[in-house]
Amino acid sequence: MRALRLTAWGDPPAPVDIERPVPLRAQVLVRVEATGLCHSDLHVIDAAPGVLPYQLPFTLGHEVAGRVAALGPDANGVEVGERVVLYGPWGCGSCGRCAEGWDNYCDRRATLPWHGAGLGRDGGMAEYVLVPSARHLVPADGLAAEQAAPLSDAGLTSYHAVAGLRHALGEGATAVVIGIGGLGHLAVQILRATTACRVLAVDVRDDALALADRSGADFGTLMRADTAQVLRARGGDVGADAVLDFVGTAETLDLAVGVLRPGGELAVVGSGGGRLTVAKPGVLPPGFRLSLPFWGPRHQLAEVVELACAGALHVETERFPMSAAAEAIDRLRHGRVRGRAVLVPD
Ligand code: FEH
Ligand code: ZN
Ligand code: ZN
Repeated sequence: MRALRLTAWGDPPAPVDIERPVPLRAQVLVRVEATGLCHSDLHVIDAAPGVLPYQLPFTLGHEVAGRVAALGPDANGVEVGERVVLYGPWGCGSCGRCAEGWDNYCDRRATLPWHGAGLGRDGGMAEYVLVPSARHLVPADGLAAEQAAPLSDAGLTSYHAVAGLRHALGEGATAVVIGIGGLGHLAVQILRATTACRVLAVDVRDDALALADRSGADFGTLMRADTAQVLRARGGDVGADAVLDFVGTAETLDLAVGVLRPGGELAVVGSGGGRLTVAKPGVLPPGFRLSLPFWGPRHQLAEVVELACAGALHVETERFPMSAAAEAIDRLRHGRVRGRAVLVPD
């Protein structure tokens, strides 16, 4: 089968013909129908030797949807032909966190030579992907594969970030979403669908603000020197009850703490390399709480799929044949993808 594999650190991923896997024990073989492309794929592709604990070669792709193609003799809980979404974080499978379906916070994460499908283990940028167990699959019948795949990472990560600060977002509250890309536009929709708060969007691109508007934001503004003042004027002068930063650069973190209400919540999701200096006394809003949410637990992926099946989520996608992965990667790298890029096997 064709697979897009990382074969040497610093080299671009290459299309390679490899054996189609055969499921053993509790494993499940999934025929891939769509795989999202994520900024983390760029971090993996660009990683210098020794930065990541992954063993080469492996197939990329951690945001995957497809249909069950074959079951190992001990596999149960899914049927051949069923459409499924992969729960992409694969932990040790036996620690306290993994036993509860929180592989994203596996207690042994620091010791594992992988983080999941396409992240040190063979992922979904291929015709088939082998999954260790049916517990890493969430049924998604009723969703198109191109809509289902991004839910497994962009959707779950955004949902998990919102879930951590939803308590602060009652009637009259204000949430600011910085970065309206593959994750941010879903965060706007998830806030709309699961909270009563006002949603303000910030981005550097007009077309991203248009996407925010289509996603249900109450207001959108470009990133400028006076953005904090503009947001305060729109969000009720006390400041934002929550800020979700899907960019994570020094500029966006400065904006976040500049608009946060005392006692507000800041979730930093983007890996833009920005830093916050936490000091007392200091300039940060008193009482604010910081979270660094990572991906999400399995049960929340099922909740995201349920929201999408109920019509509350629409993923803006740009579709590429798997054979055009290099173009998709280049477009993502240069900020020229609207919403989420999704690769579809040729
Ligand atoms: C995956 C692996 C490592 C870092 C970040 C990620 C995210 O893309 C998962 O949402
Ligand atoms: Zn990702
Ligand atoms: Zn574990």
